[in-house]
Amino acid sequence: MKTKPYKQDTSPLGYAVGVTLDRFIKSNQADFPYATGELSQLLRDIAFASKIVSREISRAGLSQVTGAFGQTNVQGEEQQKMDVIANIRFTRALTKGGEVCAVVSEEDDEVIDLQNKTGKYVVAIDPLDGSSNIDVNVSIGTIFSIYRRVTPVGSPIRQEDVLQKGSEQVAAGYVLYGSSTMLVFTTGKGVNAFTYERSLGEFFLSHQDILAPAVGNIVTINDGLTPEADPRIIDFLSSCKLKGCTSRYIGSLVADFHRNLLKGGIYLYPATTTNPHGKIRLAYEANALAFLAEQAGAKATDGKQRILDITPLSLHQRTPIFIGSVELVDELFACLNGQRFS
Ligand code: AFP
Repeated sequence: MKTKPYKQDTSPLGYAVGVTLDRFIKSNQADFPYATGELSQLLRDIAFASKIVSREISRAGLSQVTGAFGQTNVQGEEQQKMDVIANIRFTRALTKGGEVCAVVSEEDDEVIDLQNKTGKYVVAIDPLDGSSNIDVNVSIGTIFSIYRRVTPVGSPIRQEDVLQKGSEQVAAGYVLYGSSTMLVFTTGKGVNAFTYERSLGEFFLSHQDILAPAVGNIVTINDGLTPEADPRIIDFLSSCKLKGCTSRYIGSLVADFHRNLLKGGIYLYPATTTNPHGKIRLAYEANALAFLAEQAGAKATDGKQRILDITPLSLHQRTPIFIGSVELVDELFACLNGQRFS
């Protein structure tokens, strides 16, 4: 039989649609820590749940899922209906996938034991970050961190499995439900972003090997906090203004972080007299973003040390956070400590 080698059609009729998340995972499998395929499956599970959450968010105003759920979470914050929906979706996807033994979620005061006897991974997740922004149609997100459990597979979950330093993360990422839905993640080999193509139901690689600008001019802080913050932070903010920085604050950490990652800037959520440990949660907000930041060439500190070096003492621990472009984070660190952050 006569054959001919396949040649990709490069005419306008055969335009390329891009690299799907699945194909990316498959062709980069060797780069994944413990390249056994389980972590890949876990990322696919997260991507799948995020598609459902994205669908719910996009029609939130029409489907009675806006507004408060009527309960407060362990943080004492009022849960939104979408917080509850997202928590259900992600936890269910992680349970059914079978790779995860335990989940730490912003929405649950205790660790959820998924009863997966062969699950090697622990996931810390904020199912819907910035959820107070849902009702006003502002960008929100999901943040996740993935760890290997440290105790033997199949044994009961222990504290050391869930209270690991951020430096132990094997993968982390976020989904931003914004003007488009985007999944951004790292497995410790750089940061890649995938944009959701709703009509095809697929995430496609849209931003490869993201590098954060080393120098940035965006300063992101809830200005209402500054009277309660360390005066040295106020000095830093004044010096930023003097050198022409601009100010941007959405109030959804994922969206604020994402903008600064691409455009260059610093996000600050300091300790205040009202919140002496800051507001951002270490396990399922700060650690993931710090891992992504470092993988993209940016930095993250609590003002004293690397976020990734903090030893967690409790599940829902909070931390001050200063994260973003190297130059600005170094400058802030020097204001606080009189020396450069290395
Ligand atoms: P949740 O919506 O998950 O509780 O998180 C909200 C958040 O931690 C983060 O998304 C925002 O950047 C920050 O709080 C906003 O806080 P302020 O309202 O104090 O600025």
